[in-house]
Amino acid sequence: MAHFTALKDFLYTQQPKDQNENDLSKVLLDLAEASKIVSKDVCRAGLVDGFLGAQGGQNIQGEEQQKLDVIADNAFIDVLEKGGAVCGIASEENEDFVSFDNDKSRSGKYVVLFDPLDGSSNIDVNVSIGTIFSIYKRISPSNQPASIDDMLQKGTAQVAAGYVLYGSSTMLVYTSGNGVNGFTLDPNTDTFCLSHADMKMPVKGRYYAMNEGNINECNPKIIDYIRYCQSRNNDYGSPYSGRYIGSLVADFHRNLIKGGIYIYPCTINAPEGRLRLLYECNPLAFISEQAGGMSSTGTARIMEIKPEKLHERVAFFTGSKSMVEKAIAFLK
Ligand code: AFP
Repeated sequence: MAHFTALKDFLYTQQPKDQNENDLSKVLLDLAEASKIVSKDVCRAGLVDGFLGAQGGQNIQGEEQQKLDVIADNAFIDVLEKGGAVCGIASEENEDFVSFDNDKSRSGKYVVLFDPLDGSSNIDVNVSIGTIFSIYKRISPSNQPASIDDMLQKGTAQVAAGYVLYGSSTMLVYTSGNGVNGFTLDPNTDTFCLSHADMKMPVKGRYYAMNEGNINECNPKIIDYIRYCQSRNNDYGSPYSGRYIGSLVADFHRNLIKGGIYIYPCTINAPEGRLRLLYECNPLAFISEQAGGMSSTGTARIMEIKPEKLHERVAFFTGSKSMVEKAIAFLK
């Protein structure tokens, strides 16, 4: 079998050897460790009592929480808190951010914002789901509790971002502002191995992803754009193929590799947009830009939005650069 570089070794060779960068590698390795726990839980969910189905409560967004949402959330919080490089987290599943209060993590240099299990509606039906994360340097003083200002930074301040896709294989894809690299989890050795070096999103593709059940709830310009995707008069010269998994992370991953566009515009039910700026859009925007793609609300660059609250939602257009530019042109 070919020799693949392990994530740990890759981080070691990539990062400058100052202490800050070592700490960032530690955060990424902790996230990788937590994701291995979640990956195992996802794989055996059908066999274990208490893993499938609804938790019986709602998260802050008023959405039904699944048992695995809560299990994954706890796994990430637990590993990051014990790791000591992170002083606090914010998660899609928790109303407020969490400031870690043990001696080690109080001086942690970073905060992590994450969606522990994206694509909850797909958990019980064995369809790909994922974890999405953003890492920022704290701006609060070291040794003080993490603050809301640490969490509400613009996407341009991200020092790293990534996702873990629990699909036909488990893959971790991340950027720290120096390109995008993907690592496949080898189940035999429980090691993330570099399988997709220096990932580039094709400038255009032939896939479009949208929940078209919402089409009549959108701005008519969105309908015009979707008609364009479906026509022979598009830049491909033949209708694009529609692909919508309903797990953003999986739809994004396909477009990263094959080229395509994902759109979740404002709708009557979700007038601000449906997707979460901090846990979903900013990290994927960072990755898309690092891979040569583009992410926008339709009128603004995602990473330049100054967040005003933790669970802020936005319209999201992401994917191959020329396709996102075309969608934006339709909105003008
Ligand atoms: P969760 O993180 O709550 O599972 O949300 C998933 C998601 O935000 C995103 O993954 C999907 O693309 C989208 O919801 C699907 O939602 P619709 O059912 O509205 O298409």
